[in-house]
Amino acid sequence: MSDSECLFCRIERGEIDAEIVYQNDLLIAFRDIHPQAPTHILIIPRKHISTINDLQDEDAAIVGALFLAAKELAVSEGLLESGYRVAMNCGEGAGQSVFHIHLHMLGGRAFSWPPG
Ligand code: IU
Repeated sequence: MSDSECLFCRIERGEIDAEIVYQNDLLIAFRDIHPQAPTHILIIPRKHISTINDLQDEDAAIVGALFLAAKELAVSEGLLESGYRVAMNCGEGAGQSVFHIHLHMLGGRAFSWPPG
């Protein structure tokens, strides 16, 4: 379930400080240390899953919970009307640098498409 070396597992276990803004049985959400927008929150499952490619059928509830948490955070961050972006990078080629899946939740500024 938990990887002793994984940075995000260590945050989940409370071994490394993070500004946690939301949590439940399946996930925690904390502010990104290098925010790319006024709101930049990472939503991570408590279970260690390295990439989207490692998801199993049994993880469907976890994936759903990540998006439901994003919706709750949109309310608490005041982003329902202005809009927000959620994104998950998969693999180094797509910009993934921490190999414990995390949904980026960004808001508070204008966004362009496509992303860089
Ligand atoms: P990525 O999709 O794997 O590239 O996103 C990793 C994010 O984790 C990135 O936005 C980092 O700023 C963020 N992060 C963090 O919040 N705390 C840390 O200790 C480290 C990375 I290392």
